[in-house]
Amino acid sequence: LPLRGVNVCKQNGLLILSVLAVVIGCLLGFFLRGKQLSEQEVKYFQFPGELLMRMLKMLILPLVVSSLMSGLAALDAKCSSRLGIMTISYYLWTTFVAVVVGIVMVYIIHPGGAAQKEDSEDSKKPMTSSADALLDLIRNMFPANLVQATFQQYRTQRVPELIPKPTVAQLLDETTTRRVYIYGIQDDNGTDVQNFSLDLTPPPDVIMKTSPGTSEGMNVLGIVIFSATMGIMLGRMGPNGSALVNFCQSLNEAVLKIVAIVIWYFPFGIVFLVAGKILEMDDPSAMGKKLGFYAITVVMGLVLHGLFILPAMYFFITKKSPIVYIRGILQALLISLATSSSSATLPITFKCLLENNHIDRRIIRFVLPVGATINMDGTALYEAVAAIFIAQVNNYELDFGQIITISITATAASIGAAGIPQAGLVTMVIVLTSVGLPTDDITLIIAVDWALDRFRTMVNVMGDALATGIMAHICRKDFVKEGEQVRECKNPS
Ligand code: DAS
Repeated sequence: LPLRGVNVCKQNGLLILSVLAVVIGCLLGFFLRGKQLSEQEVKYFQFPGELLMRMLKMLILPLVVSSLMSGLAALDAKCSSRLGIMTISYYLWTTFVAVVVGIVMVYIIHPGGAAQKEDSEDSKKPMTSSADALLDLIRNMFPANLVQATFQQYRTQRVPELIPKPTVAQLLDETTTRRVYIYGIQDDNGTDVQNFSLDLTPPPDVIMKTSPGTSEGMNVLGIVIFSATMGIMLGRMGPNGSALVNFCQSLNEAVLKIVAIVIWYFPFGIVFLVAGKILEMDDPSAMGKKLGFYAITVVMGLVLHGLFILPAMYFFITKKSPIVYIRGILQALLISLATSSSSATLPITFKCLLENNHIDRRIIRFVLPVGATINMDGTALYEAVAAIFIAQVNNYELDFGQIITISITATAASIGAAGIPQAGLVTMVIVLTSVGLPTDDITLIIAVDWALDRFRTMVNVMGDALATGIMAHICRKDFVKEGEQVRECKNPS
């Protein structure tokens, strides 16, 4: 899926603008903090940043659905079903390992702030137990109405965290009354003088959402699974599926053009997002320190996974030196650092693997595009770290079920992310909403995202390239030498 419109100098122009935007946003934020703006003035000031957040949310579903369906459908999975199964299984495994690495790192370094004592009154304990969270995970992956779930995602206003989230058991138990307090008036010693409430006890057959965030996040996850499955099915349908494949490819092209426009709004939106966040913060310098530790956590996780775990897997499977192999793709890694787009780097990675590492082109032609579409170890690691970092900053104690939810949604979000600049920021919303974290807190990490995006893109490209070498080794007997009649593939191209 080569990316139209993103070339290196344009991309670096964007980089410089993004860095400038962050600096200007910080200066503006600190300058305005001294002006004691009213709440209304702060709200108006934050409006351009709010627009940027809405653009990100607007792009998630069309980007995820079209890139997955067009990417996977265009691959000739029939060519060697063994290669297809091995490739996708390996990709899912390394992505999940990357998420685990990220979670371990973020709990060791704890960038979001010192761990709160269990009994501290202001640490919010999740109301849902692990079992409920896991039940939610599965239930909400399959929205009753796919179209409605798709479009209702971002129309429903998020219920403010005024009331603790009831558990599934409580909601399903028809004897539990559900009363919404509209207002209450108390006297000085806190006794209710008057209050007005609505009794919303639903009939027992209505299963309410356990928590708006979970159902939104899980619905998108369900849509990711749906579109990936559809993509693979379309690939196998041949001519019968071509109309839908062409539609998805055109939709993907159109969405990427919108992204190419929105990306130029980023610097402008970032100024107001960063400044607006600084205006809201109680202690911005403490937040700055936490952000520094957050960036260190992400980079350390990426280095551990990208430079140690992935090469070690390559060595143990192929018994060949990963250093020689990585030297062959160095040019591709540098381009990915420059463009922060694994799709734009795809042609270079292809060329390096073919000419420097002498991999069979038929293997590259299958494994690499699949990787650029669904295999983003760096993004998966980053999304897991960012979600837990935001939970720590909000002093929100995640339980085991929610950690599992984050692992699964971070894996799915990375599969759904397109190989374009800051795509990981867009699909981050899936992970945050899946555990009910405030999506607006993405603004906390936007200040450093433009830099971290480059490093995670490098790890994404590294993962795809090493996987190609591993698949070439595993399936070397499935593909007879180039030029002879290929046993399995119907169309050797
Ligand atoms: N920049 C994306 C890529 O090209 C990764 C990301 O945004 O997370 O792989």
